[in-house]
Amino acid sequence: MSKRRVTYYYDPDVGAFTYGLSHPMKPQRMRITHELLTAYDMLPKMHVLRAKRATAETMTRFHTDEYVHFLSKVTPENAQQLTYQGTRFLVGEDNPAFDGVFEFCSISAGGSIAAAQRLMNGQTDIAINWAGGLHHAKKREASGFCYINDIVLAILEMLRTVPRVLYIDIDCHHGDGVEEAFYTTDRVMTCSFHKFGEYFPGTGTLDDRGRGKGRGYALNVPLKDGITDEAYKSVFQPVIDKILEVFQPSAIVLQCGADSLSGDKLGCLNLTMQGHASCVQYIRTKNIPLLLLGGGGYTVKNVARTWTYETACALGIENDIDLNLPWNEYFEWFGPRYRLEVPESNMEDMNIRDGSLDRIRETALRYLSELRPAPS
Ligand code: TV7
Ligand code: CA
Ligand code: ZN
Repeated sequence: MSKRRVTYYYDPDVGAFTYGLSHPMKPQRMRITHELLTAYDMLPKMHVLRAKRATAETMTRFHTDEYVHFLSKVTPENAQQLTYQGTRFLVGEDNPAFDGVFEFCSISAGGSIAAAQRLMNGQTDIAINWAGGLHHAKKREASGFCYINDIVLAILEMLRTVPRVLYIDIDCHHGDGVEEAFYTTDRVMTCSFHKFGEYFPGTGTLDDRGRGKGRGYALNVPLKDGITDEAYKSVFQPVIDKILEVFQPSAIVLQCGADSLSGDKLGCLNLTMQGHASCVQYIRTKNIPLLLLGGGGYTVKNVARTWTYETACALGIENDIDLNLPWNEYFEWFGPRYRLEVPESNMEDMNIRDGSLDRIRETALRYLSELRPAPS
């Protein structure tokens, strides 16, 4: 396992924000991940940086002035007033106007943009921002726990330097905000694996493939409940290989949403920690500048386990670490086994029994083979 230069972005303030007690999104998971990374002594093995906060002006490289201005002003107290004066920017309980929401967004986006810059400068091989990956945010509105689309901002930053960026999304939900932002360009290929069918946000069928110049440069892999490591890998690896062949990206952004893990509070797939991380390991072997981002993940202890393990994968030290968890501030959360693992459950894999996964793999590979090879 060859070594890579890894840069890890972390802002110690990020864990203090809260969407609300009953809300499933818990920014604290980044702090717990950081604790585990500390306990495993991984911090000295990488560059640990705190990024500059993204400014409102930077956010308007993608979002509208009106929406960013609204986000910078909104508080739990004035949300109703601000909302009913004008357009609705925040919808329902999914996207509450919590205390410090703008600061939280500026940390998340600041990390992803700084990571993109550092990769493009050639100062690092892999950059990590577990506070990023908020893939549902739209140009003029919040959606699905996401307010500012740090991923789109990071990719726009990369496109200043390189011709083509590949975006891969293994969150259980469809990466709709990123897909929509780049739907009509051939400079960004987006590829999302997600549960489809009576599930948020409801988009992302095989037939959504991009438009105009971007036709063929969006790829969706819709899944049913209960997919296991082996079945996931059997579609992930051939699809990624074909994309690399026909698209030849200069950089890759991998959204590592951890709600695709077995036992997630909102997810319905059956990946183990190893299965999830094998996506990171596989992409890493391709030796292309890589940005690793967070995303969903609602069973907090499993999110922390998996992002810790994936940081080890980035460093190439995953075979050297003790799967018995070292003592740490959150140790009691990890009982009763106190292990760095997320096991699979006995749920049925609905993708296998009717052969739907085989059809989806074949169709996806056919769509990719119809693309003209990228201009060099
Ligand atoms: C990237 N599912 C984000 C995934 C976003 C999923 C949804 C909830 C939810 C919200 C809560 C809450 C919840 C137990 C779960 C149609 C609705 C149904 C709100 C109650 N408990 C990511 C977004 C998804 C908010 N939204 O990809 C406050 O579940 O399905 C919906 C929309 C309308 C709104 N209601 C849910 O992983 C980061 N929301 C408890 C409190
Ligand atoms: Ca996805
Ligand atoms: Zn998700």
